[in-house]
Amino acid sequence: MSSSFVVACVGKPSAGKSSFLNAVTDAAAKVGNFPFTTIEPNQGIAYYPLECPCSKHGVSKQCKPRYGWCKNGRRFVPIRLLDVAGLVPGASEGRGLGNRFLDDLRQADVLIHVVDASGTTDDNGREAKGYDPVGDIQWLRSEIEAWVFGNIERRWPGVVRRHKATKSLAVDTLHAQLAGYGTTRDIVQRAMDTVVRLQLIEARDDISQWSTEDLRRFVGVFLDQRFPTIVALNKIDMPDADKNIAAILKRYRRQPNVVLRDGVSEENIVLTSALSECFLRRMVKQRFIEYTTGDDDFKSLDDDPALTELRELDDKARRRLDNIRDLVLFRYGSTGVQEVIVRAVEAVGFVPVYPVKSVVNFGASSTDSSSAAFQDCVLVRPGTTVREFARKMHNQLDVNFAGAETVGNLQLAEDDVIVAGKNNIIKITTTAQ
Ligand SMILES: Nc1nc2c(ncn2[C@@H]2O[C@H](COP(=O)(O)OP(=O)(O)O)[C@@H](O)[C@H]2O)c(=O)[nH]1
Ligand SMILES: [Mg+2]
Repeated sequence: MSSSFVVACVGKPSAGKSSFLNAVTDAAAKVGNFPFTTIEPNQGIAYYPLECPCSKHGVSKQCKPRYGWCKNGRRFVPIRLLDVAGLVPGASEGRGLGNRFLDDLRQADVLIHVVDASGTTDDNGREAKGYDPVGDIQWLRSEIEAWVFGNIERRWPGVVRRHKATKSLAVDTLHAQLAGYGTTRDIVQRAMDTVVRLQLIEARDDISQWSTEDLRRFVGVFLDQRFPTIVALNKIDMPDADKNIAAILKRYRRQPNVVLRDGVSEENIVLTSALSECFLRRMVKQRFIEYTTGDDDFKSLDDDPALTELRELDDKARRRLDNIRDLVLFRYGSTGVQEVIVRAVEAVGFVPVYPVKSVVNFGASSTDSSSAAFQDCVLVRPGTTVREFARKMHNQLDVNFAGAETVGNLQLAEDDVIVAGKNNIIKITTTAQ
């Protein structure tokens, strides 16, 4: 059983993807401290922080996550990150790593688009001056759109013919066409609902009447649902970044009742300095500073001579740390990298679910109350029901499903939707016990 949540980091060369991955993945984590069977070279594990139910239920001492960790009721749940390198303009026509890049995207639940906000790299990742990073956001979206739209447009006349012959529902026909992009029917349904709500297509769900432009519009709305995108506006420590940031935030200000521009909205833009975070982490590891990812400051011996476990800084490190403090932490409140992970999980609305053997001691055993509590936390898509969760956990739990209950021995119906804080601590009973 594992959380299959996948976040893909994309962006032009030199935007800072690898630095971002280094900044959020925990190299010091114990090998195997994640529920994924294989980790490819271009993957990393990041941790999504959430409030663990152990403190509310008074079992913090017994809380022993099998993967990730829990400290003072703050739990860190592993998620998988992909470094999708090699995207250059023209990828949808096969330039650069083209189709391989796009194939990687199929696995992703969310995209993190790392954008160089400093304007010092051009669209091919070469050094430049005064490059406008707004172009990067538009370009990435148009590559993905060209890829999906191109594929579906080619088949469209045949699709419409079959659709008419079989009298299928529009959503089912579209789902069949889009399933190859790792798409659930639910996502297609949401896209269709949006089309109808915002009156984007006159023929609505009568797809046999759709023009090419209608189809293109639908693909756009579909992509917004299928690939929620967090923009990490990176390199905020550099000189021209602030004016570029202001322009981008203005351009993507949220407008009610219109489709997203380039699939991006202001609330999904996070300012980051991946390089600063990498440096701060290194300083922590070498015991020069005290700092926790997400914090708005660090402490060195200079700040507090009582921190005798820390080592004395040299001038070079001191200058660099001063810079990070002035240009990043004081100005923007953090290096931003942790916030990107949080927004990525929240963009899909993932629900944490805690499968337990006992809803009294929350342990892995119903009889031994000294056993570890809340060992597992699985992130599931919004709308997941109790029975779907059982199936996701283990085939046998589904086959032998006899019932489920939550805290207070409340019985759950199998089609109850799982909601955080309400019924997401679940004991499943089977007939074969
Ligand atoms: N100033 C600054 N430089 C950065 C930042 N993030 C990455 N870089 C630098 O940008 C260059 C490209 O970074 P890299 O992570 O290799 O980019 P990738 O090609 O997208 O994987 C490297 O020289 C990094 O040190 C940042 O936040 N600030
Ligand atoms: Mg790289």
